[in-house]
Amino acid sequence: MPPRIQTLEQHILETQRAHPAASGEFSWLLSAITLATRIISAHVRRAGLVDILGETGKTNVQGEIVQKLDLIANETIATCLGYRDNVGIMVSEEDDEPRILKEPDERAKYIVLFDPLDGSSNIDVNVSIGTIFSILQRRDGAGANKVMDHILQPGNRQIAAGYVIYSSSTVMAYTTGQGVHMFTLDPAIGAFRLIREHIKMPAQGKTYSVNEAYRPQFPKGVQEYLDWAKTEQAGGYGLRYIGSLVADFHRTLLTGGVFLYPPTQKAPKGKLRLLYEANPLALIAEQAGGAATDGKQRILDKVPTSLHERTSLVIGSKAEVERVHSFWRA
Ligand code: P6P
Repeated sequence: MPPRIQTLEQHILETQRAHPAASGEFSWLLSAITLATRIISAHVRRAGLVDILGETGKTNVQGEIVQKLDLIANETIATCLGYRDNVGIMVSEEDDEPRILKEPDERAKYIVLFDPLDGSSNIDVNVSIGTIFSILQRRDGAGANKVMDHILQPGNRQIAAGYVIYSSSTVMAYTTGQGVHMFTLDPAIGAFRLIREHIKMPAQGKTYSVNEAYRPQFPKGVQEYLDWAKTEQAGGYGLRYIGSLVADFHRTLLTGGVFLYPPTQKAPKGKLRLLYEANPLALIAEQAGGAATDGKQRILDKVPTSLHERTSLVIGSKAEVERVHSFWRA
């Protein structure tokens, strides 16, 4: 009997069958994202062979230098989502303003927020990079500033979230609130195949992931946590830091530990973006039994006030996040 192949599309449909309230529309929407990430993966795999490496000479709303693959990824996702008539608004890290495909209504009810290619500064040195996405539904009774009312919803209102890591293989993890499921892109058939269901993050893990070059700028409690982690009493913590959020989170999801990006003088509110980085990864972390905060409050409870709002992030095994808090809040 050949091994059962369960593609992502099949998994979404089966998941939705278990939840009759879910409409087939959602799988239609998610298939646009999986198509886009398969195209991006193909480009990433060819980076260096064709002229897609390097910088465009432009900077984005974040003030970051835009890499050519950033633009390719951004336009690929926007194009694929544009063919879905149930998407009203798109928000991208690369776009100054939201893209209004259709005024959100009963049909165009989804808002899709994404970082098309996170970690893009690593592209030219062949380090893992990733796409992160978050899906909201339009907010009934949106106020005067309808577009922003639909967008600026707390992360606990997400109906789905996921990421794709372009690494030794291309792997997607997603959740619709019924657990975290993981798929590997099989190049032979061009489809994401189920590799793990209902992933649970290890309850603790002796790995911390932080850019320690900024240690002097961190809050005192965070510095004390980092000092403690190096003591014999702590029991042998290791430091792993790839500098690509999706890669550092993917490792944390699978092997436990904690990733932290505290406030620094350069980024007093933290560097990472709330809407399309911290929120989706926080939903995945919590669905896998982990935790995600900004050092003080749960990421998913934060009410956004602007499109490209930044936040501090402490995310990983619940016990490890709580341990960071015990020093930070002391
Ligand atoms: P730093 C990549 O530029 C990114 O946005 C995340 O992917 C990553 O976690 C972080 O910045 C790395 O920041 O300041 O350590 O280089």
